[in-house]
Amino acid sequence: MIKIEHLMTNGKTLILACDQGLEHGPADFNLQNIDPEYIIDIANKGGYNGLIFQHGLAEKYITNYNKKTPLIIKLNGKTNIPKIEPFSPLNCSVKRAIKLKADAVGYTVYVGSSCEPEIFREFAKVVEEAHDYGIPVIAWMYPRGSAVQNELSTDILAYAARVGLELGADFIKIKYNNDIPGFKWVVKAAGNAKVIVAGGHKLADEEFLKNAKEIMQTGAVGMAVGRNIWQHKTPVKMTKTLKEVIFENKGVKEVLKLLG
Ligand code: FBP
Repeated sequence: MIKIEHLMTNGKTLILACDQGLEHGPADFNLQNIDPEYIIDIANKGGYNGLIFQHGLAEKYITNYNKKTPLIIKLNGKTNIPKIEPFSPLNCSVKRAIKLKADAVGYTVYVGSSCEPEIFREFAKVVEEAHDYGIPVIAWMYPRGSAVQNELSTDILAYAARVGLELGADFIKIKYNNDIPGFKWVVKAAGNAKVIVAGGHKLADEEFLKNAKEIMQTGAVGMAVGRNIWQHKTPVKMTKTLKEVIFENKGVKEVLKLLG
């Protein structure tokens, strides 16, 4: 079994995701949060269980001095510019990630893409190498492509989660479909792989926290959130509020008072 405890607190986890500069471009950022140092500061002050960066940011911004949060290097990525079947090619080896002091690696698998055979081949190598080095693999299991009619149906999410388990992922990062019983099935399908949920585009505080509360009722172990934190006007305060829901099982109304 691969050790995963360094990415968790009492069996739960909250990870800060910042790979959107590649996935969506600078459009997601403003003058403040476009600076990776700003993101690192949120991760450290918020006490996150992990910070997701591409290797370029890790190399240029993570230093011995500021590395207080476990580093998760995302090994593949793509832009949203070409309108082609989804495929997110590898741009960093596991070996390079280890050299950059990664504590875990991440990889996006587009389940249902016509590029699935190539994606699976790459992902198999990532899992084998990461596990040889003894570090966990977080798989973004995103159903996507012209054959996928509804990326958020319970059936396709459960299939994607199961594929992650079958292919050796330690954590499965997947989107929530606002269906508590349906998502419980998704979590079941993931078996012993731990399910963490992506945040999605920026929501109003109450809606975001309500989603987090529901997610934690489904058996997921936590969240990997990006825009809902670093696009927030008080990201560290929002982190503390979200942590009350994830780790302390508090209610939405109660924690909203914390935010003021
Ligand atoms: P957010 O919380 O900002 O949605 O980040 C989660 C994430 O999985 C990122 O890691 C990634 O960049 C992005 O969403 C990809 O989302 P999509 O492929 O739907 O644009």
